[in-house]
Amino acid sequence: MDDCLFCKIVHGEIPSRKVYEDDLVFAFHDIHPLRPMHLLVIPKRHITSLAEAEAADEPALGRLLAVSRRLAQECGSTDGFRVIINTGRVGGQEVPHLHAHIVGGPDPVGPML
Ligand code: DGP
Repeated sequence: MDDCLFCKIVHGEIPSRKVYEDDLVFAFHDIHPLRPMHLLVIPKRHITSLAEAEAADEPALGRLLAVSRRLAQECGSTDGFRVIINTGRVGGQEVPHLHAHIVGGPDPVGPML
């Protein structure tokens, strides 16, 4: 999609700190990390939100979860992490391209609510 921030990141038109890419998904550091590890994993194809995902997107959604688990563990969150998919305005989604937040790492202030 032409006017989508995360599509522009996938295509290298906006810089990002990329950590992983394959044929279906792209992963990079969140610009405003909530924890020592805060990655975003997104489908390369523009899907506005999880609510808009179609049956044909299931391979990308499965890959997104598998890559999220692998990156979290490779980045040191071996004893737990969060995968958060804000969905729609009411769900707190600000960027309208489906993305999973992978959040983990040492937590000095207690669990994130
Ligand atoms: P959400 O509220 O779930 O839509 O989260 C959007 C996240 O995207 C938020 O944590 C900040 C991040 N973000 C927004 N713009 C950029 C950007 O230009 N680059 C990167 N790396 N992250 C961004």
